Amino acid sequence: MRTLLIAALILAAPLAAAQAPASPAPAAALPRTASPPGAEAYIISPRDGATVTSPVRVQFGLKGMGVAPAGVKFENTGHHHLLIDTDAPADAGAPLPATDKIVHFGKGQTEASVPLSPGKHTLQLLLGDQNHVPHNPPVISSKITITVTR
Ligand SMILES: [Cu+2]
Repeated sequence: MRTLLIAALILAAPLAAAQAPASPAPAAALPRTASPPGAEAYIISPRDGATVTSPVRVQFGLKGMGVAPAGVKFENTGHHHLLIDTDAPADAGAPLPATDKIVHFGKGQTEASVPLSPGKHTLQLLLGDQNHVPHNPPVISSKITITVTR
């Protein structure tokens, strides 16, 4: 275990040197995981402005990173969270809460069937690390608006 930790530290060192202050975070705080340059989350479908029926099949796109289940620490990975009719929480350094508007896909899912009431809804993807904390900088999609007819 100790060897693994040291190896992880060595691997993380160039990133940490580039973006983080030299002093380590306090032990009690959850450290934020760096995202690689160019990482991008996006909603493959539905398209922005689409008219759809419920349940809505939402496909999650991710570029420049991989998907890993929650609880698994692996460089440049995370799991998807679907923000439904809400913005990302202001405190980007805290684990995302699990609510009916912030849905975790901690098994590493890359699509979901989402029941939505008729009317307009917004959807947005936000990647979280193994502790459900958004990366630094956050890997977040643009927000789309869809209309559910029934
Ligand atoms: Cu999560």
